[in-house]
Amino acid sequence: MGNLNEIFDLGRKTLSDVERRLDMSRRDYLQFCATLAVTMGLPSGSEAAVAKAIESAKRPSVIWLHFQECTGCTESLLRAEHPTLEKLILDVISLDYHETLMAAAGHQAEAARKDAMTANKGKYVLVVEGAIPVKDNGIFCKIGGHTAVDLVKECAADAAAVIAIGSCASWGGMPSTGPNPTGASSVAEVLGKPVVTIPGCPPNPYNFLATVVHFLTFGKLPDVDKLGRPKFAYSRLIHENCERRAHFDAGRFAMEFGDAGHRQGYCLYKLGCKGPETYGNCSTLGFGDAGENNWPVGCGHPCIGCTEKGVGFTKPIHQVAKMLNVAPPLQYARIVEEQGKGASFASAAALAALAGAAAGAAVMLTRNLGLSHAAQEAQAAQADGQAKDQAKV
Ligand code: FSX
Ligand code: SF4
Ligand code: F3S
Repeated sequence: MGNLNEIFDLGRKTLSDVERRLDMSRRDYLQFCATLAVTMGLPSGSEAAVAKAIESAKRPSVIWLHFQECTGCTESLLRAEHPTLEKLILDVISLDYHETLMAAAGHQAEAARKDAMTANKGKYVLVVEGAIPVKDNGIFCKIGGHTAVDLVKECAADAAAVIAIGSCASWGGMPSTGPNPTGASSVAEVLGKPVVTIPGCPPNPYNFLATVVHFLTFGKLPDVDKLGRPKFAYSRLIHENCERRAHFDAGRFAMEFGDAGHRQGYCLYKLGCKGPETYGNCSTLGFGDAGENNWPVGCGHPCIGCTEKGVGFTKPIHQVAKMLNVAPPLQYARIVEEQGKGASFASAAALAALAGAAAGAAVMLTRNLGLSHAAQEAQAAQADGQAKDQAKV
């Protein structure tokens, strides 16, 4: 924990209020604030500012729209335990319109949306879950007689911030999979301007909570990459911090589901894991408070690249990933080592070859390590600049 004094300067009464309202012990509350601060990549001690903001900031009004999706984003948020969504609704944000969770229906629901927009004009946060069909004037998704296109434009006009939650809203996701018969599009495409995106199918609820709490703590949304993703969560390749990474580097791969390598937790690269070309923090932040290994690769399934436009729902699940930063080893070790035999001349020679290959791979590794999102963006910008210079000549 960082600056505890500052946190306790909030006053014991205030902390007791938080304890009561969130139904959490003081220790759990402070731990929750520290988790959010770490998720946002804030320096040690920032949990005090986070605690203060959650405690004292005015709850922002949130209008949450649902379009083409499976409601998994909301479901994943409901599985967040610290605090649960219901407590988050009551304490951190004021969820004034959410079709899945609100009791109102029909005209009452419509009225709730209009009232919240009028009362909080220019101040509310608009969260959009799901892609927006634009083909045939958007007739494939209508709510209360309005198309999704009209609704998102109307609600975004007076919003202080727009957050696209999930891959569907961020870049079309699953509904936009070819041949995309409904013209499923992202929020940014429909609004014609960039928005903050929290991709993932579903996204990790902590990334959404951290984005909202960043807004509360600093009065602005976090820094984002060129796809609108908060840099604190989407600046590293999943492969960079994967718990199976040592197996990748050693050339130990599962070759089939259920084989000896798979059962021993070997790398899933050969089964199509897209961790090497997917940016996200799945490998460092488990889902749903269900333990450290609670993420796709941790459960034995290759990452399908659901946070990455052009990878998830686009590339075949079992197609081998494009290596963005680090080359795979040149040779692969056997999945099961034979036992009880002395080293033969042939195996000693094979080992020597492997050592040579490993040295080569190590050179590649050293050359590429440390490259991540920022470096890749810089390279792209440099290439872009060079292309422009050449065009001028
Ligand atoms: Fe589902 Fe959300 Fe996937 Fe999409 O998450 S989990 S289809 S990203 O919009 O509800
Ligand atoms: Fe992990 Fe996949 Fe990378 Fe293997 S390829 S180390 S399973 S992210
Ligand atoms: Fe999605 Fe891959 Fe993370 S499938 S949830 S980006 S591990």
